[in-house]
Amino acid sequence: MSDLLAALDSLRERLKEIPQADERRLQELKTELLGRKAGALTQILKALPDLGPDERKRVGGAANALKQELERAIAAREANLKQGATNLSGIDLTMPARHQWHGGLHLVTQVVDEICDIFRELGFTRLTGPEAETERYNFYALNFPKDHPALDAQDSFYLGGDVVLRTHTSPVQIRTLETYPPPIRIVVPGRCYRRDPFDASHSPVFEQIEGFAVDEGISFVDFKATLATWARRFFSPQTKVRFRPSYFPFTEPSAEMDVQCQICGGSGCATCKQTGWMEILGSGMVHPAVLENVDVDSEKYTGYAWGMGPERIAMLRHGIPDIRLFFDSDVRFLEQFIGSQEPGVGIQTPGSRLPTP
Ligand code: 2NL
Repeated sequence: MSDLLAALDSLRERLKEIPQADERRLQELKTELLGRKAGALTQILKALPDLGPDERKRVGGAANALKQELERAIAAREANLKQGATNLSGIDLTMPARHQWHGGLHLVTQVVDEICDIFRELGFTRLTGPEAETERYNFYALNFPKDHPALDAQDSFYLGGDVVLRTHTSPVQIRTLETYPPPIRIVVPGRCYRRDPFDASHSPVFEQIEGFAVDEGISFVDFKATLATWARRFFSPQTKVRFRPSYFPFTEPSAEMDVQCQICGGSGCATCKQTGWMEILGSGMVHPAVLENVDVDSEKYTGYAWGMGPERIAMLRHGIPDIRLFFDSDVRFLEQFIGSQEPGVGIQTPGSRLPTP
């Protein structure tokens, strides 16, 4: 008889578990203690009819009292859990969210897009072409002499025979001259390859943008005005430019264009090597021999062309000291330049272009 009272005492101990139980545990406890068939308390109540009257009274009273206590405790815990689920208690709403990864276009890609977008506004179509080229398209059509050092395997990547990884995007202009009659106005971005040492200012793989305009009556004035307009939109409206004489086999006359240093404003600093100027591109009037090489009448048509290095321009604009940073894929470097990917609303630097009027 004291067996059943002792069993009730140990069941009473289980009461303590109820306020701590989660929803699942509470369900388990309910079944374990009060289940219709195998519940521990139910077993005791079922045994009552076999007991003598005195014992039945004592055990029955205690068992029913415990049953009520358990039912009340379980109901209270159920209400408590239900309320918790609706007002989010137990969830820390101040906890920082998990880091959200933001992808972005590479800085060089952003600069290429920005440059091409400005030339689009000035009437130039963006165009690309193959990276493996023949010597004819990469060199000879462009008026390179047969003994030019760039034609040596020391300087260019030959894939075999006369096939070479293009050293500039000019072959695309030659292909365009072969395919379409003037007027032609295009900008050609793309990867180029040269056997250069991989150091702070050189990379054997680099991006180039060339521009090219051929029509009747194009003069050096058109060329200077177009490039100066681009520079003022890309850098800032007050930016001064200057042209210095230069030499390329495919242009005559040839010129380098400088812009006022974007870091010091022209007073002299480390980025411009104390000159106050930054060299931005090489250019010139298309050599008549280049036009004649693709059967375009150089008496009727003239044109201008230029080539620029987007990595170099990005470095000058942001004061980046080493071109290899663009190829390391170190996100700590790259994520500093995540823009909105929208031209004109992306990274804002003193040099960012203004919206077109
Ligand atoms: C530079 C110099 C230049 C050109 C590229 C060109 C193309 C044809 C005909 C004539 Cl098809 N010219 N392109 C002209 C002058 C300079 O690039 O320093 N690039 C980074």
